[in-house]
Amino acid sequence: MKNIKNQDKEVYRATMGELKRQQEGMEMIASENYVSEAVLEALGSVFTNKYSEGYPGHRYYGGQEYTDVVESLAIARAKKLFGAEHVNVQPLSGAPANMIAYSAVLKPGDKVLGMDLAHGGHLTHGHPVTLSAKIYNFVRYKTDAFGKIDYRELEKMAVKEKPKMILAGFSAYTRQLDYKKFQAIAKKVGAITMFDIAHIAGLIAGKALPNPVPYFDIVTTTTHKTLRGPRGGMIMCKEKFAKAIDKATFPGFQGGPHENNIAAKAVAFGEALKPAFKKYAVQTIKNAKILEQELKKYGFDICFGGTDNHMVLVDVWGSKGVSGKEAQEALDEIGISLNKNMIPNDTRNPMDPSGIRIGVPAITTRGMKEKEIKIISKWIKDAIENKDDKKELKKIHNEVIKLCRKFPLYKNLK
Ligand code: DSN
Repeated sequence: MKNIKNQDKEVYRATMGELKRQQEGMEMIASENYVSEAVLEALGSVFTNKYSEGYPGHRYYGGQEYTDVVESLAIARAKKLFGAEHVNVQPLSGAPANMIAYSAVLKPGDKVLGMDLAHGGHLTHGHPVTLSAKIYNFVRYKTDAFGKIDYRELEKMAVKEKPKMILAGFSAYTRQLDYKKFQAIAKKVGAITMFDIAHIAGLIAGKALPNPVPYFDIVTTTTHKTLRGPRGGMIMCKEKFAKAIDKATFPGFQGGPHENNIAAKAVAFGEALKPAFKKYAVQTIKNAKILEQELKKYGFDICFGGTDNHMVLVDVWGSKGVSGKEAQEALDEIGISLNKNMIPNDTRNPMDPSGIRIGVPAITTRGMKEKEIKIISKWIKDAIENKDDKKELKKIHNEVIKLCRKFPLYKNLK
């Protein structure tokens, strides 16, 4: 950081503050992770200077011999990771990737079945506050009383609504989807299938979860989260949708792709192809399972009955009489970052809901395993149960810092 340090003290101080926060804090926001220093280098590389509208071999500006190399590498590596027929690595992030995918195959007013936000879905899957809901007609399915997707209900809904698209995917749902059932229901009603795998992409790439790509027409994802790449998006699809997806990306929705980001995607996908990433993906799920079991032991209600992926959704209001916001704030005080979250059939409001979402991708990247997860689970319980006891919170915070220092992060960054 020596150039920033010499030139811009304010940005330097903020950057170093964030570095220290990440090094000495426990990151448990389910959608966050730590990229490698190689990915950071690619992000800060000279590719940031380059405009490259179009696709490798077919660009609108000159000077593309190296942008074509990195973009082709990112595409080839993504195809290998997910067995995709076609890949577009240009979407700037997950929300644009979803809007691009909708616009590629839907017309304004078309009907889409998507998962309800409070039942684990995502804003861009048709929540009324989003642009997607203003353009398309979203009908949203929910989980049942056992916290599972009821495929018979989904089928009934699909037969009744006759949607143009059935959308799978989530940002807080913790159970494994039955890909074949989605495919069969969509086939019955002639709908296009789309799956937003943003949260679990790394677990799929690491072969710790089954690969949905063969079963869905379109699969969107972010490249950060469990996939541990730079912030960005990606769309995979069957060959028959390839042209529509590419046209909808550029020029339909975006201008020049961010090639520094695409270079970083290539680096991250290269890392995900290595055997160590498989171990990471498996360990991530193991860690989440231990977290689930420990929290259950401490009397927390775990939504959806448990977890099959990298996160747990906890009903802190129902089990401890502490709201999601209060729990998030207490945990912030001990250096554990996570987020308050709505739970299925929540009676509270989104700014102070009943739940918290806890994820383990980032702490697993640091190398934490069962032993540490057990310690962290106890800290989470102690902080929530003693949320007003500043002295106790301070004591736990010191322990959190000590543990984080045992699993150092970004040792070479200064
Ligand atoms: N913001 C991401 C998450 O936390 O799940 C998804 O958009």
